[in-house]
Amino acid sequence: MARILVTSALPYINGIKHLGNLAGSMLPADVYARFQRLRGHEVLAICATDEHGTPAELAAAAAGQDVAQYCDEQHEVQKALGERFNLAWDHFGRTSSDWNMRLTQHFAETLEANGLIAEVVEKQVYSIDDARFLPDRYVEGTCPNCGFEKARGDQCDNCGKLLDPIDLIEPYSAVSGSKNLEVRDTRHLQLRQTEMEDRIRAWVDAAEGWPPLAKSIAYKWLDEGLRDRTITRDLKWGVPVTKDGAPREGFEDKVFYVWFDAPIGYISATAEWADATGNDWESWWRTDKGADDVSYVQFMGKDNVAFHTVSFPATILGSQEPWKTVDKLKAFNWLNWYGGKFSTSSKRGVFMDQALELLPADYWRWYLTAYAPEGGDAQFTWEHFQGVINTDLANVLGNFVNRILKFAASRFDGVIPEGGETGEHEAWLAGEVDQRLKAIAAHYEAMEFRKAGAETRALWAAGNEYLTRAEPWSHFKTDKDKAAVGVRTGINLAVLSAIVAQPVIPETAAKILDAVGVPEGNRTWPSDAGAVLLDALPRGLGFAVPDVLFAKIEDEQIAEWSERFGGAV
Ligand code: B3M
Ligand code: ZN
Repeated sequence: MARILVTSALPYINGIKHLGNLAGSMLPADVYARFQRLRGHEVLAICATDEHGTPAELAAAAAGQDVAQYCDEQHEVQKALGERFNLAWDHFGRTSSDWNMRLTQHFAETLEANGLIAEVVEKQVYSIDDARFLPDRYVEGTCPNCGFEKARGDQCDNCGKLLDPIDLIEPYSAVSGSKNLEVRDTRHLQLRQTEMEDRIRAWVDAAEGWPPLAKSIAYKWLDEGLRDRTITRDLKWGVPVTKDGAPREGFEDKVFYVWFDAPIGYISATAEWADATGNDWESWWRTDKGADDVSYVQFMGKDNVAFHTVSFPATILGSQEPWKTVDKLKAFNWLNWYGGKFSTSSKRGVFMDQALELLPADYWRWYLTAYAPEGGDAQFTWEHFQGVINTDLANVLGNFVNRILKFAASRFDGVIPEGGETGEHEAWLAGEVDQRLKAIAAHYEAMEFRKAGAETRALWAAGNEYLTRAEPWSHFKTDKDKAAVGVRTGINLAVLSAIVAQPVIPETAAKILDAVGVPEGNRTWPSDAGAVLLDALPRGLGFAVPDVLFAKIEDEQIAEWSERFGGAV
């Protein structure tokens, strides 16, 4: 039994996440964690809300709330939605926790003691009317390059040119619109990543469990040359800056940059979990306390990779303390919405709460896992979604399970029948199942979710194919034993299909397994597929027929949803 730590990128606190966010980190992390639990491993699945930074402050202001109260509420909203999507976290923490404050300050002080932090003076735009410094992207004005009037201080959205806020013509504050701005000196802490370039490169070179997308992004950053990175900001909301455990002089109105404290949140959320459950967190995170036998797997969208392969490792390696670092890192491309992007700010696409108003979690979980944005960006369209659900779930899995259980219920009195000898159809099926099961497990191990999905679907399809070959209905009148073999094998196969479907569609799988009366302890990944197939269920066992497992999505629904959420760009 292995110990596996699974984390997913921490969702920002500002607003409910869309399906693209779900598909690129939280959902695959959950599918993987569930798979490894089924295999009998000890899994710890950790997530949290990422609560600091300007976006949190601004979202709270827009909601007319105090930022701490806004975060309290939004954390509960995101937690409840995650649970309704059956994201089986061991802990869903918060980066605004005491633990995260203490650990963030600990890392910064340790880095400083190791000579890796410098105090620097920078120039930044200050808004006199807002009485605050403005982050680059909250200064807007006219682009010096193309004349676009709403260019942001970091980049012009019209011509794409990277900008410095002081380049803007007629700059104004995006917070209040005020033009009463000036450039002031401000003191900050800088993490000297340039000093650590070789160490980080060696660590990336040694990483074995990263798919190509993750490695290539890490090398792109390293090859461009690391830059020293400012890790504090002029903001009120965040982790306060300390020195020797006390507020740091000159930094009273500053906090750590959100990307400095957020990944530390993985560790602090584990500590929160340990406090809440009486467990030990250090055995998961400190290699001197037993974490050297932990396999640590991270899930994230591709825009987060550099932070996890370069910036966060700089914090960890720079501390020179025995922290666990990531072993396997899975990165996803974008799930797009009709060729454009899902967007939280412009409310484009379907969001987690809305998705659950339309259909149960399993429909989304299947679609977003089996057609994950893996190899390249993927596209959500209502028509594609409808086709997938109606084919994979309704026609292939739902139809197979209902067909066999209904027939068995009416012809064999709702019990697993005795009698009969297995023959060529069962031999064919056993070979098929054995091969598929091995393939599914191998794809999950490699975190290849589309391939795992395709093999899972093929296993379900083999169920229908088997029934077509064995034809228990046509043998029923002439050779009841032959029909009994077909029914028994078919029901065992339905059970097997449900067992391997548990990581992706846990609710439906449970419905099937409950109906057939499979005890909890017998729902783990089978080591001998053939044995399960032919004789897992005791003969004479009574079973029930579950309600329709999946309703087909009708054209009228697609028309209605396209209207409501917008279809074509
Ligand atoms: N909140 C960005 C994102 O959700 C960020 C991830 C933090 S992981 C430590 O895309
Ligand atoms: Zn421009």
